Amino acid sequence: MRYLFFFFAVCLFFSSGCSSQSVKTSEKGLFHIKLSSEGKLLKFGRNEIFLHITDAKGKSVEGATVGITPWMPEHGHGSLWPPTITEKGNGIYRAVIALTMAGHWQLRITIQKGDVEDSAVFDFPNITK
Ligand SMILES: [Cu+2]
Repeated sequence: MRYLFFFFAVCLFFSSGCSSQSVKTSEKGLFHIKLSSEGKLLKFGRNEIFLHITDAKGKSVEGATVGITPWMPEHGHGSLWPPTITEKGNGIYRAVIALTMAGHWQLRITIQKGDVEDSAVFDFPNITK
């Protein structure tokens, strides 16, 4: 596990040609979300990212309603381009988002499945052009 972490740290450091990912548990602990992209996560401009959503038991969550909102907390605005999100199966959801400024961005994610709902915020303090 330590080696895996080291690998990703090196990946992020050199950024090009490596995939990168970030993992988080939702606020109420109902879901685990793994964000990944083929390049740097995230960058200025268009980003294609994948969310792998699992429940507290590690089972892939299918058929959820997933919302994703890019947000700049210091500026109080989102992105000019509405994100698109499509379910790919096996708990994988593909999202295309555009970050229209350099700076501090958050990805605010909501997941609704049946009668439960939970949310998570991924923080990206320094998006550069
Ligand atoms: Cu802004």
